[in-house]
Amino acid sequence: MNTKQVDLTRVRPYGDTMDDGVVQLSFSLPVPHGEEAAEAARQLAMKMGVMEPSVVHMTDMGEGYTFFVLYGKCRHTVDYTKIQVAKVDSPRMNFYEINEFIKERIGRKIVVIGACTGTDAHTVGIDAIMNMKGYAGEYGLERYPMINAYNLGAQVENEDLIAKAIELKADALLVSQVVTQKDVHIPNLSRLVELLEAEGLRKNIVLICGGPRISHELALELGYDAGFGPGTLAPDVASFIVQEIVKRGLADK
Ligand code: B12
Repeated sequence: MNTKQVDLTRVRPYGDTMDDGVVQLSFSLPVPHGEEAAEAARQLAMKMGVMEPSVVHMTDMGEGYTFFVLYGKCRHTVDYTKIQVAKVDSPRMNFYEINEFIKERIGRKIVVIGACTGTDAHTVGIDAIMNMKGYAGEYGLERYPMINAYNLGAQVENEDLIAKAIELKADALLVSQVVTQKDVHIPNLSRLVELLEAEGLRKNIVLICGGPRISHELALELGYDAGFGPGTLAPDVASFIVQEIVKRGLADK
């Protein structure tokens, strides 16, 4: 792509040639596989504002359901130069730098507790951040010599997480929320903040949430120090925790 040709104030998708607006769209409909289904998908795409839609793939999902992939053209543009996103801005360190940073700047091992809270049983995400063996080529926090990491697993009540935080004198809490249907994660995440405040613990703890539909912006709104979404790796989280501990003067708590 030749970036010189791109007008960043009017950015839109491209497929074959710059600015052609081509997008790919996929969805399922509760209708039986066939010509009528394809036409229904096409009409729906047009109602979504997709121009010249064509069904390029269609699969019978069984029992009256069909899955579609469509190509079409998007007429809309966005002004990329005006976009501002809340994001974690502490510099990212690697495994060795983080352990060195803890030794030199904090002077003791730090305690990190993680859990999937409320009714959420999706542990793969928090495991990816914490497990000794790691994920996507990065060791999890349990492998860090300067971190005592405790993974409490699935469906942990906020009250139990707080009890553990008190018992182990936690420096940081990592809360995973994967199920977001009907915004079930919002009251659950908010409740933890309220309980920590009621216990007088909030100011002494680095509080982090994460999950595929968690953004840093949402985390800040809910009273967390940071939020991490898809693709997060252990060093992203550990870098934030250790720098936050130093920034807030929590090393000697
Ligand atoms: C595996 C899985 C399950 C397994 C979970 C097993 C387990 N031990 O975890 C089982 C079969 C139990 C399951 C059950 C259910 N599931 Co499910 N499940 C999935 C699936 C296929 C993969 C999730 C996963 O493992 N991703 C891989 C990890 C590595 O990614 P991740 O979670 O995003 O984590 C990364 C980041 O988000 C971040 N991160 C995550 N947490 C944290 C925390 C912190 C602190 C930080 C810093 C970062 C961080 O770092 C991670 C690494 O980069 C997804 C669909 C999908 N393809 O995503 C559905 C999905 C999550 N499930 C879904 C649903 C609805 C359910 C059920 C309600 C189904 C049902 N009706 O029973 C139940 C709910 C059970 C419960 N009580 O929670 C929906 C959720 C929809 C929504 N918007 O809420 C999904 C999206 C499927 C779908 N398309 O509908 N599920």
